[in-house]
Amino acid sequence: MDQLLRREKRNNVKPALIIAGSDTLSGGGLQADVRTFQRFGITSHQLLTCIVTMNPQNEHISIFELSEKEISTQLGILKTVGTYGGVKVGMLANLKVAHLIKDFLKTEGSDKPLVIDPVLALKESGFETSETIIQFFKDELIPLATIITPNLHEAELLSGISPIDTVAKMKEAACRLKELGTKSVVIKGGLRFPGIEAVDLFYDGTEFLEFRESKLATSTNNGAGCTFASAITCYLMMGHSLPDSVKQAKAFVYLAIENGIAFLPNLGNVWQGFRESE
Ligand code: PXL
Repeated sequence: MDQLLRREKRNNVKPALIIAGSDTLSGGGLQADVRTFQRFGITSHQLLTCIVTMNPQNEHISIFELSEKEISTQLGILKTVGTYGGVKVGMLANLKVAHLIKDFLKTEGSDKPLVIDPVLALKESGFETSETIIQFFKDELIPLATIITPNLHEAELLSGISPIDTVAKMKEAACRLKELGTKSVVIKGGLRFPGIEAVDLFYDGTEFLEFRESKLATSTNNGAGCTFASAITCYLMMGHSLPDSVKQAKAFVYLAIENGIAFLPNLGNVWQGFRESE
């Protein structure tokens, strides 16, 4: 795996911009993103949208949303310090934030990778965004993306195809998502997809690619989705093609899950700091 940049190459890569929520238990969100970019030797600036605190006992989640003023202050400073080599968008929390981010992304231009993880549903926690924000993603954000990385549930919400429980339906959903104007899409089958394999489906308007790995019997998978989207952004920023970035990012996440660290008997986070020989 070539995820570690050599020094001379690293100096040619501009910083990334990460737009995300904080995950108090650090598995997903901004924390996973930062660890991933750092692992690839890519520096980043970060815009925080909200603080997500999940109670592992009952999966209740509390979301503290930053005010529009705080988001605008962050955006104002980010704009003054330059443009970015790539942008990764995670949880936006509400429609007002989504509007501000959309306006910002339009000024950033379309000449760099923009990876949007449409965080509309958090695992089985019951958190699901409103129909209005789903429509906003479809109309305004997804058309700007180089690639979007919905999980199965998010793909259902965005495509209207539900349940997605076969590869044929995954393909149909991928076509509908591509029609929204994104350059490409990868739907993450994850643990919920029937069968013994974790199936991800990539589509760029010309080819479908299926990426399969056997499902790992481990609970150390918090943050897998965020890490996957961040790793795709890193590979794209390093000049890899879209299909290759997805393929390599999947291998990276697999190792991060395998080397995940449990902090409760049945709960743990992926770990991006695994040794390369592992
Ligand atoms: O994995 C999705 C995700 C995204 N963003 C934040 C999160 C999570 C999952 O917990 O907390 C902030």
